[in-house]
Amino acid sequence: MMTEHTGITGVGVCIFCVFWASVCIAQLEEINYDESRVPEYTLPDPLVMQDGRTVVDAHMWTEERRPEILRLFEEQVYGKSPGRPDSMSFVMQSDVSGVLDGRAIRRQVTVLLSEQADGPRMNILIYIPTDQIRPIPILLGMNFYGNHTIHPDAGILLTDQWLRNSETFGITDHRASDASRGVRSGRWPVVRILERGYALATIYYGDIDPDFDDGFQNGVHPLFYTEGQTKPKPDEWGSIAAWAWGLSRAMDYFEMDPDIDHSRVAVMGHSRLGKTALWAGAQDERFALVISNDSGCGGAALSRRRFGETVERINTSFPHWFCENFHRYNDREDTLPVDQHMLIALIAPRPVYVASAEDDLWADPYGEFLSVQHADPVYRLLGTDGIPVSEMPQIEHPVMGTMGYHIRSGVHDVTYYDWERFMDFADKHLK
Ligand code: GTR
Repeated sequence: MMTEHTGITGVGVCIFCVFWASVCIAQLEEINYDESRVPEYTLPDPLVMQDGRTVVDAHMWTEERRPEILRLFEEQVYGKSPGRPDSMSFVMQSDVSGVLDGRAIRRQVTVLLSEQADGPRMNILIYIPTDQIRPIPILLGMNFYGNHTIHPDAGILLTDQWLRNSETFGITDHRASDASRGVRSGRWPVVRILERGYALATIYYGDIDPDFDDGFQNGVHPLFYTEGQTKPKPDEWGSIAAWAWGLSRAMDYFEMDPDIDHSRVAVMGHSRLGKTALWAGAQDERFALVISNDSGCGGAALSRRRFGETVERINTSFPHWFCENFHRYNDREDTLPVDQHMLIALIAPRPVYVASAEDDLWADPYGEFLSVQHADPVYRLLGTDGIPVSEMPQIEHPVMGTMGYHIRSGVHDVTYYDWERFMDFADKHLK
């Protein structure tokens, strides 16, 4: 929860915080990590229309059921997003070859999202290996603390947007500084990615919408308000949808860059940004491949299982992530017209990879696998091999068909192991 309150005032205990603490503790007690206590549930069938008709072929999926599911996710879960702004433009901030010991071109592009130069904008940091044939396939992923945190490279521009303070990462006053250059390099094996023949692009997600609940006053939302509107309507975009929209704007740029093969863009994300990558890939069919890492509730995990983080819990901790309508399903997951396997199905027949971590029970690894498995009939209807296993794979036994999955040992994180598997999967489909 984003609060600067300590809970203790000069003279005693803050009543407000005691109230919230008791609410949070009550909620924490409800969190289930016991498989035998997962409630019985029935998933909506991705291949049965809301009016009861069965989807009989690929044509009916593409023309009728896919648009129906997409609309349900828009209206009930993430909220509807606008399209590409007419006045959007790209500014090449720097384009330098021979960086990273001569291995790469470092390109930094500012995307101005409105006609105002000081209006909302995002910086895309791109590394392109110099020793590979171009146009080259690219991996695109958002980052949590600024582009400058993914590598110590001193040429990476600092964001001027709000950042979450972090003692570990040297971030104070919510501002970026040289102190946090490279602090997240453990999650971004830049040189290895280049060696394996991919370009890499990243964007700080807070450039699109700072990740705290301010009633949608900052970030990109106000750009699209109609006369007198002060916040998104109940079926309009929350922050996850805004971040996903930002990924599509990066895709708009890739379409213009002759060194990047825009038909071979893999979109990847971890945790809340894994939810974001899935929603971006579900809506925008220009993404050729989609990777979700530990995305959990509202990402790859089935909501109806109520294992680990629940719909109510996520909507309480992060009221701005989903659309207002999604809050109706707090503690009422069974009334959702969709579940997250249908989000995966929206990506079909394009390759999708879901990764879990053994100790990341909050994100429900088994629920993440089940989503893949329950989307498989759609992948097969569309003529692919779907996920070529019938049971959850063992730890560190990745499975790769058109759908892929692995669970590794360890905690909620993105590791070298994860990246290696993502690139194995990308090699299979994009090379
Ligand atoms: C947690 C949240 C998860 C996940 C995670 C993250 O606090 O409950 O759904 O998104 O944050 O993004 O790191």
